[in-house]
Amino acid sequence: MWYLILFFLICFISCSPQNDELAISDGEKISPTIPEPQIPFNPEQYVCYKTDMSINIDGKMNESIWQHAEWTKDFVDIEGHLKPKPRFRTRAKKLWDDQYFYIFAEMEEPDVWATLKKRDSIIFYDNDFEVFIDPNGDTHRYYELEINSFSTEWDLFLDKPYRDDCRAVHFWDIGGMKSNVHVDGTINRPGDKDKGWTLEIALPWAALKECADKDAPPKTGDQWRVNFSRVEWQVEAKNNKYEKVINPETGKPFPEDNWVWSPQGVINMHYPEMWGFVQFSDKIAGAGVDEFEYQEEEDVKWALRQVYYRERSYYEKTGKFTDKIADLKLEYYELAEYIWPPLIEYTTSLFEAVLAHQDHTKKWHISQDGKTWQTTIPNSS
Ligand SMILES: [Ca+2]
Ligand SMILES: [Ca+2]
Ligand SMILES: [Ca+2]
Ligand SMILES: [Ca+2]
Repeated sequence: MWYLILFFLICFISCSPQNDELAISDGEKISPTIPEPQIPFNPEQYVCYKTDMSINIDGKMNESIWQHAEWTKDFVDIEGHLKPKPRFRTRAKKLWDDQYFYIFAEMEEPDVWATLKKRDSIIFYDNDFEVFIDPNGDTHRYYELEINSFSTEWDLFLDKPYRDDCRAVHFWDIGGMKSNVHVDGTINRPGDKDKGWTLEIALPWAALKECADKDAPPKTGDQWRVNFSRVEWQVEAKNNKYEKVINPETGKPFPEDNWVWSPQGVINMHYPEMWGFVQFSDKIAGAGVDEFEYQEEEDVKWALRQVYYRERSYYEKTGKFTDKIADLKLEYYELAEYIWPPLIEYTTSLFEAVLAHQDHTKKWHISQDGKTWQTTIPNSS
Protein backbone atom coordinates (compact mmCIF):
# COMPACT_ATOMS: atom_id res chain seq x y z
CA MET A 1 0.00 0.00 0.00
CA TRP A 2 2.78 2.42 0.97
CA TYR A 3 4.40 2.14 -2.46
CA LEU A 4 1.08 3.04 -4.11
CA ILE A 5 0.95 6.18 -1.98
CA LEU A 6 4.58 6.90 -2.87
CA PHE A 7 3.79 6.38 -6.56
CA PHE A 8 0.92 8.87 -6.46
CA LEU A 9 3.03 11.28 -4.43
CA ILE A 10 5.80 11.14 -7.05
CA CYS A 11 3.20 11.63 -9.80
CA PHE A 12 1.78 14.60 -7.93
CA ILE A 13 5.18 16.21 -7.47
CA SER A 14 6.36 15.61 -11.03
CA CYS A 15 3.05 16.83 -12.49
CA SER A 16 3.13 19.92 -10.34
CA PRO A 17 3.57 23.03 -12.50
CA GLN A 18 6.55 24.26 -10.57
CA ASN A 19 9.37 21.81 -10.13
CA ASP A 20 11.59 24.52 -8.74
CA GLU A 21 11.51 23.09 -5.25
CA LEU A 22 12.66 19.72 -6.52
CA ALA A 23 15.56 21.33 -8.24
CA ILE A 24 16.56 23.14 -5.06
CA SER A 25 16.36 20.10 -2.81
CA ASP A 26 18.29 17.51 -4.77
CA GLY A 27 19.09 18.75 -8.25
CA GLU A 28 17.67 15.45 -9.45
CA LYS A 29 17.00 14.87 -13.12
CA ILE A 30 13.37 15.08 -14.12
CA SER A 31 11.94 12.06 -15.91
CA PRO A 32 12.50 12.31 -19.66
CA THR A 33 8.83 11.61 -20.34
CA ILE A 34 7.26 14.72 -21.80
CA PRO A 35 3.46 14.86 -21.77
CA GLU A 36 2.27 16.58 -24.95
CA PRO A 37 0.04 19.67 -24.64
CA GLN A 38 -3.58 18.60 -25.04
CA ILE A 39 -4.73 21.73 -26.88
CA PRO A 40 -4.04 23.03 -30.41
CA PHE A 41 -1.04 25.32 -30.90
CA ASN A 42 -2.65 28.74 -30.69
CA PRO A 43 -0.77 30.99 -28.23
CA GLU A 44 -2.28 34.31 -27.21
CA GLN A 45 -1.03 37.44 -29.01
CA TYR A 46 -0.49 40.96 -27.69
CA VAL A 47 0.86 44.15 -29.26
CA CYS A 48 2.79 46.11 -26.63
CA TYR A 49 2.97 49.89 -27.18
CA LYS A 50 5.32 52.48 -25.71
CA THR A 51 4.78 54.94 -22.91
CA ASP A 52 5.96 58.54 -23.28
CA MET A 53 5.39 59.33 -19.62
CA SER A 54 7.24 58.00 -16.60
CA ILE A 55 5.46 55.32 -14.62
CA ASN A 56 5.52 55.40 -10.85
CA ILE A 57 5.69 51.76 -9.70
CA ASP A 58 3.22 51.91 -6.82
CA GLY A 59 0.93 49.03 -7.82
CA LYS A 60 -1.74 51.41 -9.09
CA MET A 61 -2.84 52.13 -12.66
CA ASN A 62 -2.76 55.85 -11.89
CA GLU A 63 -0.82 56.96 -14.99
CA SER A 64 -3.10 57.98 -17.86
CA ILE A 65 -0.98 56.00 -20.34
CA TRP A 66 -2.22 52.75 -18.78
CA GLN A 67 -5.72 53.66 -19.96
CA HIS A 68 -4.45 53.35 -23.54
CA ALA A 69 -2.87 49.93 -23.04
CA GLU A 70 -5.21 47.06 -23.85
CA TRP A 71 -6.16 44.40 -21.33
CA THR A 72 -5.15 40.85 -22.11
CA LYS A 73 -7.99 38.39 -22.36
CA ASP A 74 -9.20 37.17 -18.98
CA PHE A 75 -6.93 34.40 -17.73
CA VAL A 76 -8.02 30.78 -18.18
CA ASP A 77 -7.07 27.51 -16.53
CA ILE A 78 -3.53 26.34 -17.34
CA GLU A 79 -5.03 23.39 -19.26
CA GLY A 80 -7.22 25.73 -21.32
CA HIS A 81 -10.73 24.75 -22.38
CA LEU A 82 -10.29 21.30 -20.80
CA LYS A 83 -10.99 22.83 -17.38
CA PRO A 84 -13.69 25.14 -15.95
CA LYS A 85 -13.31 28.90 -15.99
CA PRO A 86 -11.30 30.35 -13.06
CA ARG A 87 -13.28 31.37 -9.95
CA PHE A 88 -11.80 34.89 -9.96
CA ARG A 89 -10.94 37.24 -12.79
CA THR A 90 -7.31 37.95 -13.70
CA ARG A 91 -6.05 40.16 -16.52
CA ALA A 92 -2.95 42.19 -17.38
CA LYS A 93 -1.56 45.06 -19.47
CA LYS A 94 1.86 45.73 -20.94
CA LEU A 95 3.83 48.83 -21.96
CA TRP A 96 7.46 49.62 -22.65
CA ASP A 97 9.99 52.39 -23.09
CA ASP A 98 13.71 52.45 -23.77
CA GLN A 99 14.52 51.51 -20.16
CA TYR A 100 11.81 49.11 -19.00
CA PHE A 101 9.23 46.48 -19.91
CA TYR A 102 6.15 47.33 -17.77
CA ILE A 103 3.49 44.88 -16.61
CA PHE A 104 0.29 45.61 -14.76
CA ALA A 105 -1.83 42.77 -13.35
CA GLU A 106 -5.27 42.89 -11.76
CA MET A 107 -6.48 40.02 -9.59
CA GLU A 108 -9.99 39.73 -8.23
CA GLU A 109 -9.65 38.18 -4.76
CA PRO A 110 -12.08 38.16 -1.83
CA ASP A 111 -9.41 36.95 0.63
CA VAL A 112 -6.07 38.67 0.10
CA TRP A 113 -3.39 36.87 2.10
CA ALA A 114 0.36 36.29 2.06
CA THR A 115 2.98 34.79 4.36
CA LEU A 116 6.39 35.01 2.66
CA LYS A 117 8.55 38.09 3.18
CA LYS A 118 12.02 36.80 2.36
CA ARG A 119 13.25 37.49 -1.18
CA ASP A 120 13.78 34.38 -3.35
CA SER A 121 11.49 32.23 -1.17
CA ILE A 122 9.33 29.71 -3.00
CA ILE A 123 6.61 32.26 -3.61
CA PHE A 124 4.03 29.93 -5.18
CA TYR A 125 3.44 28.45 -1.70
CA ASP A 126 1.42 31.68 -1.33
CA ASN A 127 -1.05 33.00 -3.89
CA ASP A 128 1.06 34.78 -6.46
CA PHE A 129 1.45 36.35 -9.90
CA GLU A 130 4.15 34.92 -12.16
CA VAL A 131 5.93 36.21 -15.25
CA PHE A 132 7.83 34.04 -17.75
CA ILE A 133 9.96 35.57 -20.52
CA ASP A 134 11.86 33.82 -23.31
CA PRO A 135 13.12 36.68 -25.48
CA ASN A 136 14.24 34.69 -28.53
CA GLY A 137 11.71 31.84 -28.35
CA ASP A 138 14.20 28.96 -28.44
CA THR A 139 12.77 27.54 -25.13
CA HIS A 140 16.20 27.80 -23.48
CA ARG A 141 17.67 30.68 -21.41
CA TYR A 142 14.56 32.25 -19.98
CA TYR A 143 13.48 34.32 -16.99
CA GLU A 144 10.89 33.67 -14.29
CA LEU A 145 9.49 36.02 -11.66
CA GLU A 146 6.93 35.32 -8.91
CA ILE A 147 5.44 37.96 -6.60
CA ASN A 148 2.94 37.61 -3.73
CA SER A 149 0.64 40.28 -2.29
CA PHE A 150 3.36 41.30 0.21
CA SER A 151 5.39 42.33 -2.89
CA THR A 152 7.96 39.64 -2.11
CA GLU A 153 9.89 38.73 -5.26
CA TRP A 154 11.39 35.45 -6.42
CA ASP A 155 13.33 35.85 -9.63
CA LEU A 156 15.32 33.12 -11.31
CA PHE A 157 17.11 32.27 -14.51
CA LEU A 158 16.65 28.92 -16.23
CA ASP A 159 19.14 27.66 -18.78
CA LYS A 160 16.49 25.27 -20.09
CA PRO A 161 13.17 23.76 -18.93
CA TYR A 162 13.18 21.18 -16.10
CA ARG A 163 12.19 18.44 -18.58
CA ASP A 164 15.53 19.03 -20.32
CA ASP A 165 17.59 18.75 -17.10
CA CYS A 166 17.62 22.37 -16.04
CA ARG A 167 19.79 24.08 -13.44
CA ALA A 168 17.68 26.99 -12.24
CA VAL A 169 19.74 29.91 -10.93
CA HIS A 170 17.79 31.28 -7.95
CA PHE A 171 20.51 33.71 -6.92
CA TRP A 172 20.17 35.47 -10.25
CA ASP A 173 18.22 38.69 -9.71
CA ILE A 174 16.60 41.04 -12.20
CA GLY A 175 18.92 43.91 -11.28
CA GLY A 176 17.11 47.24 -11.08
CA MET A 177 13.64 45.67 -11.16
CA LYS A 178 10.84 47.64 -9.51
CA SER A 179 7.57 46.12 -8.37
CA ASN A 180 4.78 47.10 -6.05
CA VAL A 181 1.41 45.78 -4.95
CA HIS A 182 -1.76 47.66 -4.11
CA VAL A 183 -4.33 45.78 -2.03
CA ASP A 184 -7.94 46.81 -2.53
CA GLY A 185 -9.14 45.52 0.82
CA THR A 186 -7.33 44.19 3.87
CA ILE A 187 -4.45 41.74 3.74
CA ASN A 188 -4.50 38.74 6.12
CA ARG A 189 -7.72 39.87 7.73
CA PRO A 190 -10.61 37.42 7.22
CA GLY A 191 -14.18 38.42 7.94
CA ASP A 192 -14.39 41.14 5.30
CA LYS A 193 -14.62 40.73 1.55
CA ASP A 194 -11.66 42.16 -0.36
CA LYS A 195 -11.91 43.34 -3.96
CA GLY A 196 -8.46 42.10 -4.92
CA TRP A 197 -4.88 43.15 -5.52
CA THR A 198 -3.05 44.86 -8.35
CA LEU A 199 0.61 44.62 -9.27
CA GLU A 200 2.84 46.97 -11.24
CA ILE A 201 6.25 45.83 -12.44
CA ALA A 202 9.12 47.50 -14.33
CA LEU A 203 11.71 45.09 -15.74
CA PRO A 204 14.90 46.82 -16.97
CA TRP A 205 16.00 45.86 -20.47
CA ALA A 206 19.57 46.07 -19.18
CA ALA A 207 18.87 42.95 -17.07
CA LEU A 208 16.71 41.16 -19.65
CA LYS A 209 19.35 41.79 -22.32
CA GLU A 210 22.00 39.59 -20.75
CA CYS A 211 20.64 36.26 -22.00
CA ALA A 212 18.13 37.57 -24.53
CA ASP A 213 20.11 36.56 -27.64
CA LYS A 214 18.07 39.35 -29.18
CA ASP A 215 17.86 43.16 -29.13
CA ALA A 216 16.84 44.59 -25.74
CA PRO A 217 15.15 47.04 -25.77
CA PRO A 218 13.40 45.40 -28.71
CA LYS A 219 12.98 46.87 -32.17
CA THR A 220 9.49 47.61 -33.43
CA GLY A 221 7.95 44.39 -34.77
CA ASP A 222 10.12 42.12 -32.59
CA GLN A 223 8.23 39.30 -30.88
CA TRP A 224 9.12 37.83 -27.48
CA ARG A 225 7.56 34.78 -25.85
CA VAL A 226 5.87 35.74 -22.56
CA ASN A 227 3.36 34.12 -20.24
CA PHE A 228 1.68 35.04 -16.97
CA SER A 229 0.36 32.66 -14.37
CA ARG A 230 -1.59 33.18 -11.18
CA VAL A 231 -1.39 30.57 -8.42
CA GLU A 232 -4.49 30.37 -6.24
CA TRP A 233 -4.83 28.11 -3.19
CA GLN A 234 -8.04 27.23 -1.38
CA VAL A 235 -7.94 28.93 2.02
CA GLU A 236 -10.24 29.16 5.02
CA ALA A 237 -10.31 31.38 8.09
CA LYS A 238 -9.27 29.69 11.33
CA ASN A 239 -8.71 31.61 14.58
CA ASN A 240 -8.91 34.82 12.56
CA LYS A 241 -6.07 33.69 10.30
CA TYR A 242 -5.97 32.17 6.82
CA GLU A 243 -4.97 28.53 6.40
CA LYS A 244 -4.86 26.35 3.31
CA VAL A 245 -7.80 23.96 3.14
CA ILE A 246 -6.59 20.44 3.91
CA ASN A 247 -7.81 17.51 1.84
CA PRO A 248 -8.91 14.97 4.51
CA GLU A 249 -7.91 12.09 2.23
CA THR A 250 -4.28 13.15 1.86
CA GLY A 251 -3.77 15.28 4.96
CA LYS A 252 -2.22 17.89 2.65
CA PRO A 253 -3.59 21.09 1.11
CA PHE A 254 -5.66 20.64 -2.03
CA PRO A 255 -3.52 21.26 -5.15
CA GLU A 256 -3.35 24.89 -6.21
CA ASP A 257 -5.18 26.32 -9.21
CA ASN A 258 -3.09 27.80 -12.00
CA TRP A 259 -4.76 30.51 -14.08
CA VAL A 260 -2.79 31.76 -17.05
CA TRP A 261 -2.81 34.25 -19.90
CA SER A 262 -1.89 31.78 -22.68
CA PRO A 263 -3.03 28.23 -21.85
CA GLN A 264 -0.34 25.55 -21.69
CA GLY A 265 -2.56 22.48 -22.37
CA VAL A 266 -0.61 20.65 -19.66
CA ILE A 267 -0.14 21.40 -15.93
CA ASN A 268 3.33 22.81 -16.36
CA MET A 269 4.44 26.40 -17.05
CA HIS A 270 7.84 25.22 -18.24
CA TYR A 271 6.71 24.60 -21.82
CA PRO A 272 7.94 27.90 -23.29
CA GLU A 273 6.69 26.82 -26.74
CA MET A 274 3.14 27.39 -25.44
CA TRP A 275 3.68 30.92 -24.09
CA GLY A 276 2.03 33.94 -25.66
CA PHE A 277 3.54 36.23 -28.30
CA VAL A 278 4.25 39.85 -27.38
CA GLN A 279 4.97 42.05 -30.40
CA PHE A 280 6.59 45.38 -29.57
CA SER A 281 5.51 48.55 -31.35
CA ASP A 282 7.30 51.90 -31.22
CA LYS A 283 3.95 53.71 -31.39
CA ILE A 284 2.87 55.46 -28.20
CA ALA A 285 -0.10 53.64 -26.64
CA GLY A 286 -3.31 55.21 -27.97
CA ALA A 287 -1.56 56.86 -30.94
CA GLY A 288 -2.21 54.19 -33.55
CA VAL A 289 -2.53 50.48 -34.10
CA ASP A 290 -0.05 47.86 -35.32
CA GLU A 291 -1.43 44.54 -36.56
CA PHE A 292 0.00 41.47 -34.93
CA GLU A 293 1.94 39.60 -37.62
CA TYR A 294 2.09 35.87 -37.01
CA GLN A 295 5.39 34.43 -38.22
CA GLU A 296 4.79 31.34 -40.39
CA GLU A 297 8.09 29.92 -39.16
CA GLU A 298 6.45 29.33 -35.78
CA ASP A 299 4.57 26.50 -37.53
CA VAL A 300 7.91 25.06 -38.64
CA LYS A 301 9.21 25.19 -35.05
CA TRP A 302 5.98 23.60 -33.81
CA ALA A 303 6.30 20.72 -36.33
CA LEU A 304 9.85 20.12 -35.05
CA ARG A 305 8.49 20.27 -31.48
CA GLN A 306 6.30 17.23 -32.28
CA VAL A 307 9.43 15.37 -33.39
CA TYR A 308 11.04 16.28 -30.06
CA TYR A 309 8.06 15.12 -27.94
CA ARG A 310 7.86 11.82 -29.84
CA GLU A 311 11.62 11.20 -29.93
CA ARG A 312 11.75 11.63 -26.17
CA SER A 313 8.94 9.15 -25.54
CA TYR A 314 10.42 6.76 -28.15
CA TYR A 315 13.70 6.94 -26.21
CA GLU A 316 11.84 6.28 -22.98
CA LYS A 317 10.35 3.09 -24.46
CA THR A 318 13.28 1.76 -26.52
CA GLY A 319 16.40 3.31 -24.99
CA LYS A 320 17.40 4.96 -28.27
CA PHE A 321 16.36 7.69 -30.69
CA THR A 322 15.24 6.98 -34.25
CA ASP A 323 15.79 8.56 -37.66
CA LYS A 324 12.55 7.08 -39.04
CA ILE A 325 9.60 9.45 -38.96
CA ALA A 326 7.24 6.42 -39.12
CA ASP A 327 8.55 5.24 -35.72
CA LEU A 328 7.35 8.55 -34.27
CA LYS A 329 3.80 8.15 -35.61
CA LEU A 330 3.67 11.78 -36.69
CA GLU A 331 1.04 13.21 -38.97
CA TYR A 332 1.98 14.83 -42.26
CA TYR A 333 2.68 18.53 -41.81
CA GLU A 334 1.66 20.94 -44.53
CA LEU A 335 4.29 23.63 -44.07
CA ALA A 336 4.48 26.76 -46.17
CA GLU A 337 7.90 26.73 -47.88
CA TYR A 338 9.48 23.97 -45.80
CA ILE A 339 10.02 20.35 -46.85
CA TRP A 340 8.41 17.61 -44.74
CA PRO A 341 9.59 15.23 -43.34
CA PRO A 342 12.62 16.47 -41.44
CA LEU A 343 16.05 14.90 -41.72
CA ILE A 344 16.92 13.25 -38.41
CA GLU A 345 20.39 12.30 -37.19
CA TYR A 346 21.09 10.58 -33.87
CA THR A 347 23.72 9.09 -31.61
CA THR A 348 23.40 7.08 -28.39
CA SER A 349 22.33 10.09 -26.37
CA LEU A 350 21.60 12.91 -28.85
CA PHE A 351 19.40 13.71 -31.81
CA GLU A 352 18.88 16.60 -34.17
CA ALA A 353 15.96 17.04 -36.56
CA VAL A 354 16.21 19.54 -39.41
CA LEU A 355 13.58 21.05 -41.69
CA ALA A 356 15.00 22.69 -44.81
CA HIS A 357 13.48 25.58 -46.73
CA GLN A 358 12.31 24.75 -50.26
CA ASP A 359 14.84 27.10 -51.80
CA HIS A 360 17.62 25.64 -49.61
CA THR A 361 18.54 29.03 -48.16
CA LYS A 362 17.81 28.21 -44.53
CA LYS A 363 17.01 25.42 -42.08
CA TRP A 364 15.30 25.07 -38.71
CA HIS A 365 16.77 22.66 -36.16
CA ILE A 366 15.68 21.01 -32.89
CA SER A 367 17.81 18.87 -30.60
CA GLN A 368 17.07 16.30 -27.87
CA ASP A 369 17.01 19.05 -25.23
CA GLY A 370 14.28 20.92 -27.11
CA LYS A 371 16.31 23.93 -28.24
CA THR A 372 15.29 25.32 -31.63
CA TRP A 373 17.54 27.41 -33.87
CA GLN A 374 17.85 28.55 -37.44
CA THR A 375 20.82 28.39 -39.79
CA THR A 376 21.23 30.01 -43.16
CA ILE A 377 23.03 28.37 -46.01
CA PRO A 378 25.43 30.53 -48.00
CA ASN A 379 24.42 30.92 -51.63
CA SER A 380 26.13 28.09 -53.48
CA SER A 381 25.69 29.54 -56.99
CA1 LIG B 1 1.48 53.48 -11.03
CA1 LIG C 1 15.83 31.89 -24.97
CA1 LIG D 1 16.76 35.61 -7.46
CA1 LIG E 1 -9.39 40.82 4.02
